[in-house]
Amino acid sequence: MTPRAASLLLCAAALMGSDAGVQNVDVIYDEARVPKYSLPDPLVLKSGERVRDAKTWTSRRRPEILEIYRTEVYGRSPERPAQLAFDVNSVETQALGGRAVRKQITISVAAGTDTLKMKVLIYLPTGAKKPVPLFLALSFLGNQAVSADPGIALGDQWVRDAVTNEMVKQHAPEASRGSSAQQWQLDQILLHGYGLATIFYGDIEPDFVGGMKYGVRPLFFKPGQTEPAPDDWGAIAAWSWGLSRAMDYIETDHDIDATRVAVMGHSRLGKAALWAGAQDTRFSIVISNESGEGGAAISRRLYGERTKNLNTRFPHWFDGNFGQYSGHEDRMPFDSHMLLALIAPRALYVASAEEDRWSDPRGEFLGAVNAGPVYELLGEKAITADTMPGLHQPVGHTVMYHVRAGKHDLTAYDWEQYLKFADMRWSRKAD
Ligand code: GTR
Repeated sequence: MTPRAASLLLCAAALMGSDAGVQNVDVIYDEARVPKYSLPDPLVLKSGERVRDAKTWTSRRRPEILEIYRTEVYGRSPERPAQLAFDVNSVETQALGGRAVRKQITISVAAGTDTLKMKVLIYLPTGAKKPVPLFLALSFLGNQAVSADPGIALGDQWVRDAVTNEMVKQHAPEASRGSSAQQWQLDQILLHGYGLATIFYGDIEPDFVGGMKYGVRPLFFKPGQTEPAPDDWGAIAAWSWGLSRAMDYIETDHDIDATRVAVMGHSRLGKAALWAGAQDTRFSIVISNESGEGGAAISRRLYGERTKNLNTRFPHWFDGNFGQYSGHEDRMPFDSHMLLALIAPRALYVASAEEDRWSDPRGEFLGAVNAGPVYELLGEKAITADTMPGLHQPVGHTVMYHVRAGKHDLTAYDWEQYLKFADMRWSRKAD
């Protein structure tokens, strides 16, 4: 194997989302060893008053929780920038053998003399009634990995240079076309009458310590600033922000129904999808596929990955203030149920995989369950079961949850459930 091939393999392994390589003998995978904990009440204001109606939730408690997450966890993101441009690079009306319209768009963000470009790939089913509802997701491996379609422009990838040991940007090779097609189920999405929009997350910020300088965050530094302030956005918030900029484009595209857009993501990109859905109420459905610690899983459970693992291995993901919670989850004025509650009353799907213990399937389930009181206050049906459902038994209504057999991945089974959920939610809206 050439050194370059070896380094590519290493990068791929880093995306697999496991505890491989974590030097921590103390990982808890035994329920009996999970310490007791109590969760902060999402329906009690900082002042101690109880939230008893939807108005108090929307006007007072929701902003409080958003502020907690902006200060303590993901960091504060800038608003939509004034200098935002959308260029439609190509439209192919007969893509995928005539089954889809393929659009490729560049979103450019400018600040001073710097410009950042995100390449959006969109497929819409041909012959579908317009405007089309759509799934929006970031991808780990680039637009060309989504489908073997030779018309997709080859994007960039970041690999470690075997000689200098630095991460370098390269054009993705031809051989990477369709390399993650299994994780996208594009044909099924199109068959359901939905579109798919994706962006390579590395276009927004490449995912490694030190990657910040190649991404969007420095464009928003104050004059003279070189490092983020403790509550400035981390990489996850930057990826979420990219999803909102894609939504800005979607609102201008008359072929897409901007009122029916599901933001979804797997793993670290599931964390990004949750934060995008929490902040940006334009997303009508939010889907977390195995987002784990720092996403849908209850941090206080200390099962599988912990805050200290995140802060040690991925210090660039969160804001500076989040570091104080390493080993001190009990001091968090928040937990994942409050993040999930920010999405209420909109539709939310949280999913786990049985063998993905690192992400803590039960912790993800309990995150969704404990967001329930907020959904109920807003007149929506939450998950009523308090025991975890068996494998392949989705539960819930406006909030749904499933755990499937198998490893950390985004599979055909997961998509099948998300498509059914979208059918249910969106056809209800169209009635
Ligand atoms: C793991 C990380 C998880 C999860 C995963 C992924 O290494 O510990 O929090 O985000 O990566 O994104 O695949």
